[in-house]
Amino acid sequence: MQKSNVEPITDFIGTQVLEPWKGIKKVAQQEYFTSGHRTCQGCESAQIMKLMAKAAGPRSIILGSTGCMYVANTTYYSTPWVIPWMHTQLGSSGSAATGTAAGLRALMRKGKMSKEPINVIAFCGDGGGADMGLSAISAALQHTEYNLLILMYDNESYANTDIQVSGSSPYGANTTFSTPGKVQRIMHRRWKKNTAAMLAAGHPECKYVATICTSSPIEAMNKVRRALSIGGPTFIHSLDPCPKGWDYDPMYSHELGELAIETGIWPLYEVEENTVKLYGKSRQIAKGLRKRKPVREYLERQGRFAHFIDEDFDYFQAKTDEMWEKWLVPGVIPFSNP
Ligand SMILES: Cc1ncc(C[n+]2csc(CCOP(=O)(O)OP(=O)(O)O)c2C)c(N)n1
Ligand code: SF4
Ligand SMILES: [Mg+2]
Repeated sequence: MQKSNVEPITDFIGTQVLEPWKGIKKVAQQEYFTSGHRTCQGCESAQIMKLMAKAAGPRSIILGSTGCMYVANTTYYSTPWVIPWMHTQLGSSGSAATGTAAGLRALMRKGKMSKEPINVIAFCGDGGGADMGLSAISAALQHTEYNLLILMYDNESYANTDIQVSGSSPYGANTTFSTPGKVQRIMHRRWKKNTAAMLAAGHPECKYVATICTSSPIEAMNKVRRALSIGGPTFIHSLDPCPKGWDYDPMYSHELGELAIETGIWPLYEVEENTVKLYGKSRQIAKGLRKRKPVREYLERQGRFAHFIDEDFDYFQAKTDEMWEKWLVPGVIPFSNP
């Protein structure tokens, strides 16, 4: 990447060097998000909190915007957080992360706390991140002088207020704001926002953007570790099956995450220093080494698509095919290159 000719900031503290964990046996045993939360059984957003905290380790501060991962994790007198955690307003994960990173640096500069790299992570839901908080996240990603990670956990609805449609909800999903009726079967007609790629393409100085899913937990943790190590503001987008909002038996959470990847609906990739790398099954799909499963296999497993008829499945399949067959960077960047 081209070096900026702006004078470097002299009180730069640096980052922790968090090497990737090569295999399950190398993963740290210590947990920093433990019992004491009240999320639904099978909640993959809670799972991603656990993986994120484990990957970041003890010298970390977590900020969380309003949503399930705030409300269900802060029941009076009990919390699963073992490391410092603070609530921030819905839509404020970007500004909370920047403010915390700037505050830590000021305290260290003034000698009010010892100098050491402390991980700053702000999480937000899809409502608080892809919709309401997008401008604050964009601003945070431009402040390259601060080290921070924004992790967006995407359960594809405003889940905490009873499953309202968000810009990240998939086409046609039945939510409390898009209930199918007799006159109109498909109430939600917008295609899901391509948030991670939008942020990567729109912030070329941001060193690291990635997508993850709890169905690939070691990869997810290593991407968190990479984001925190590389420094500067970084962004990770996690797809989290949500038994309540997606309407399925909680025992299938892991399987649904796998199906999202195997059908090509959820590509796993990272953009490091503007270079795209697809991971695992997504990489095999892009290289033509793996056939995508029909999207129907994923959609039919969820009650939120129970009203779909053949033409709805066909439309969803055609849009997913486009991602892999027509996009400039398959599964990632939706421009054509005539
Ligand atoms: C400014 C503001 N508007 C509305 C709300 C009400 N509210 C609380 S949580 C929530 C849903 C947030 O959705 P998301 O960010 O996707 O997180 P999830 O609940 O799905 O975990 C809403 C709308 C609020 N707290 N603040
Ligand atoms: S509604 Fe969904 S995201 Fe919220 S706690 Fe339940 S499973 Fe988790
Ligand atoms: Mg949500």
